[in-house]
Amino acid sequence: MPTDSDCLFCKIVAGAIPADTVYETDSVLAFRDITPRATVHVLVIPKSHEDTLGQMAADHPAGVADLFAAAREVARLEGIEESGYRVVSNVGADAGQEVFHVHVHVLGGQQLGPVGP
Ligand code: DGP
Repeated sequence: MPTDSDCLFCKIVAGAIPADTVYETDSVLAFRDITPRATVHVLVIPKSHEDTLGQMAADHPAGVADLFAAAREVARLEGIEESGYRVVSNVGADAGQEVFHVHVHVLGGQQLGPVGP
């Protein structure tokens, strides 16, 4: 499985940095965001290192499908599948991507504002 020794989320996958895990499969890990922006704020990441969702979609589209299936499972486990939730991925600098290991944010548990700048 490709990993990057300098990557924060690879260190979380390896267990070198602790995280509050809410769901895990062979290929995906989901854990609570350290700076939650909603009542429920969980990050879903591939265990294998890839920089951005855009690149992953080109190189490994089945892995992207796994991320979205895991996001739905996180919503179910967190009890927000019926009330609604948002799945967001920041791709690149203008979007504010801080960690260059693919992740989707699962946000919910409250009414969310409109998507925008
Ligand atoms: P983004 O801006 O899309 O790259 O979001 C990165 C998210 O990662 C941001 O919401 C904060 C979160 N984050 C950063 N460092 C850590 C950490 O060490 N642990 C956890 N659980 N989340 C982190």
